[in-house]
Amino acid sequence: MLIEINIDGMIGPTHHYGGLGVGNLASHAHRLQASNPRQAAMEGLAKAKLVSELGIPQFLWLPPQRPNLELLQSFGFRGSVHEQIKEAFLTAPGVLSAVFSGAFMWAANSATVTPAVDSQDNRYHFTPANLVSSLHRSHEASERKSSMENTFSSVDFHHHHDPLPYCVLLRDEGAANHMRLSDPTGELGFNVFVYGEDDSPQAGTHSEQNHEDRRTFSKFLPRQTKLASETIARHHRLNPDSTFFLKQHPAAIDAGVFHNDVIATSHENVLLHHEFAFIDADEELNRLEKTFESRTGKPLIRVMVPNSTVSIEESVQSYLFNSQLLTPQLSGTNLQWTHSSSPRMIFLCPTQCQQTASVKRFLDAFLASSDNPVDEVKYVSVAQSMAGGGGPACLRLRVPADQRTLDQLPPFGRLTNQLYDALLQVVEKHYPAHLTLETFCEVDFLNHLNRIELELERAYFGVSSDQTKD
Ligand code: SUG
Repeated sequence: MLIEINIDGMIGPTHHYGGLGVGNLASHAHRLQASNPRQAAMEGLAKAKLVSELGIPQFLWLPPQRPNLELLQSFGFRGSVHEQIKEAFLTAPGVLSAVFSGAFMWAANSATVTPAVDSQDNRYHFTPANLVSSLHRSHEASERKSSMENTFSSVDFHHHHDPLPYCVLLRDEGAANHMRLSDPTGELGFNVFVYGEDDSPQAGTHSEQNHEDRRTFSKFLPRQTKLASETIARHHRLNPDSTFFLKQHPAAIDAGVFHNDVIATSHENVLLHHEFAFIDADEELNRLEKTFESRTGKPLIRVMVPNSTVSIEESVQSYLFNSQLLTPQLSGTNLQWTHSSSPRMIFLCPTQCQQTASVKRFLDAFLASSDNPVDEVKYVSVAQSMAGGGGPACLRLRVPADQRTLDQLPPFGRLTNQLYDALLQVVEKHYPAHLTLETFCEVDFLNHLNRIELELERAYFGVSSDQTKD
């Protein structure tokens, strides 16, 4: 029996709006507006707590160090750190924003993860996303590789891959463009990769003419290439018969769907997607449905939301598809497997879904229909994250795990009431409540960030302040 454990990226004290998200309309709309890191982190913690209260193992990763001074220095600024920051502020504010980026909080972009049962070599595979589409995210790859190694190196039979080579041909954004469907026990996995671009002439698969015909993007650069997804599937030794590749609809990308998880979601035997999530996908979706049914003995529950019910624009505005489908587990010190033959799910949606009339109507009708797998819709406010283009599902990375794997994970980082209280205390006491790029230039700000980092580590690793009093 495998269930999806959740790892959220704890929201850091430099959360701000740089407007740097490629093709991300919320990020563009909030560019250079003041952010509230304190509220952001409180919302993130509350969301994670809600998931853990459903008995689902919920972990947190601490924020990586910001500013990334190595990155700042690589741009050739001179003088003291403070002078470099000021020069970047005046001459290259986008670089300054990248150096202080809090985008690591969107843990769905950390990696592609597949469990041992899916691989021909019976190993867990982890590939950190290279995130090469944007400077402010590309430095997360090595940081998240360390986070994953710290959390999973004690697990039997694992392989931590390097991020794919940092080049435009291999743009990879991790689990935001990967879905794992399974039977309700989680043992039979079906990996679905979603890519935005497959027309690279350097990939060597198409003639020049074909390349011209297939050039499908106009406004925004698609963030995932087919070659990247295929390469990950090869590295992970996934069985080709149960691995699927779907192309994102270019019109959706242009409407602000910069990741597949803004227009489709999955959990166990459920695939929920918008009518315009994919293009030229009928054959591959048929293969998925047939393979799923023949291997599990039960049909895949595929719910397609028509554009006439919820438009792409409303999907992007509400982040309906960035909600979390969750199967509650009985809580306790050990996992109690509560799956029955027809497990009931909770749909954790951002409050924007409640406020968007068409989406609310869809959700009410969905709940009322007899054949849906969802028992309850819960609404959660992650407003500060949403303003950067990240809903509830963006904030977490899912790792399918059995009891043995769970028992092998290190003790720190699992969200308990105690950890929640300790982290919340740091956030309430030390996180800024108002932040703009100017804040980064304040003389005392770096010291303040160092202090917060120390306090978070104390809370996370359970070191009491008495032991570490300075
Ligand atoms: O990569 N936003 C992120 C949002 C990522 C959402 N994740 C998933 N869909 N899984 C991005 O565009 C905003 C940063 C800024 O505004 O400067 C940002 O990076």
